[in-house]
Amino acid sequence: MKSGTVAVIGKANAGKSTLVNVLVGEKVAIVSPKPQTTRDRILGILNEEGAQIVFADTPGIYKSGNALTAVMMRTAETSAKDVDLILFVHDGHKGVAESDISLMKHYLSFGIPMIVAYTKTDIMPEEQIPADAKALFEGGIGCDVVPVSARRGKNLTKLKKLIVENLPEGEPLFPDDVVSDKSARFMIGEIMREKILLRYDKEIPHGVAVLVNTFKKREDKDLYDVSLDIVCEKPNHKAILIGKQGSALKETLAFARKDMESFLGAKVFLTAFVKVKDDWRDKLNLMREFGYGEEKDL
Ligand SMILES: Nc1nc2c(ncn2[C@@H]2O[C@H](COP(=O)(O)OP(=O)(O)OP(=O)(O)O)[C@@H](O)[C@H]2O)c(=O)[nH]1
Ligand SMILES: [Mg+2]
Repeated sequence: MKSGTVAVIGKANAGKSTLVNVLVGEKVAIVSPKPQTTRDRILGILNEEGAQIVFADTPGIYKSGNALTAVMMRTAETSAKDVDLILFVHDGHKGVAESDISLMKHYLSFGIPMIVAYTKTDIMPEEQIPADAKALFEGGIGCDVVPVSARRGKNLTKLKKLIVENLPEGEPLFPDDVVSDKSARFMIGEIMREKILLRYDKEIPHGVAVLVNTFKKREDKDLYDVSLDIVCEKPNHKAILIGKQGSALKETLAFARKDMESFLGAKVFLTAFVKVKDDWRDKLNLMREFGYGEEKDL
């Protein structure tokens, strides 16, 4: 039996979480068109005939000055250590820049086997693929480069096969009915954050943390009571999140509730309060309270 861990690394917005979800076959990480969607390391587990692959989805590499980003970057960096394989996800439709090559070289220098998943091939001209593969090779990236489309499910069987080939022989790390290391409670908070990322612009979603205060199934009923705090950074952000007579918040909650219900397979009674904690992304104690970073990071 092959069994091992695979760190999924790459620039922000490259398509890491989308790829992990489609490989695992279930949504274990939220996805949005905005960079810095993933904030934690999330394990997604794929059981195949004769193999178990434990993917560690990570926050994308991104340059920004706040303390939350610094913690997220540390999470990405430490997640790429002590693994059996690094799956470097590259957004193919953006071409290949010097910065991509130097980032890949940085991870190659860890001395761990690496595969580049060159993704989003569905939104780019086909002829660019061999040209970029050549540019990567000539830039010193000698590992396998696999063009895929997570959205269209293209070339994923080949990618999985190559991943399994790189894993050691060993016993499974997780029982075969487990798909993630995160709880349903965590996913409920993440689903709320995903809808906020999709619904609001600019700094607002990036400055939001979601705290799940209540997550409880009612006895003898397929109904969960969920109560959340949506924490933002500024009073004017709170006003935008809530909208005129609460209309924006109401819509966002309805949108989130639908997804929570399909995730849980049960009805959800959802309440949420919007709170302001000034510039929490630069305050280590608040970041810890909101669940970001490890004790040793903070
Ligand atoms: N067309 C196309 N879009 C994709 C594909 N994979 C991901 N996307 C889109 O790219 C955007 C970013 O996807 P994510 O999976 O959130 O990217 P990420 O690398 O996890 O981003 P961070 O967590 O912010 O680092 C989303 O809008 C996805 O729908 C793909 O194969 N094809
Ligand atoms: Mg992500």
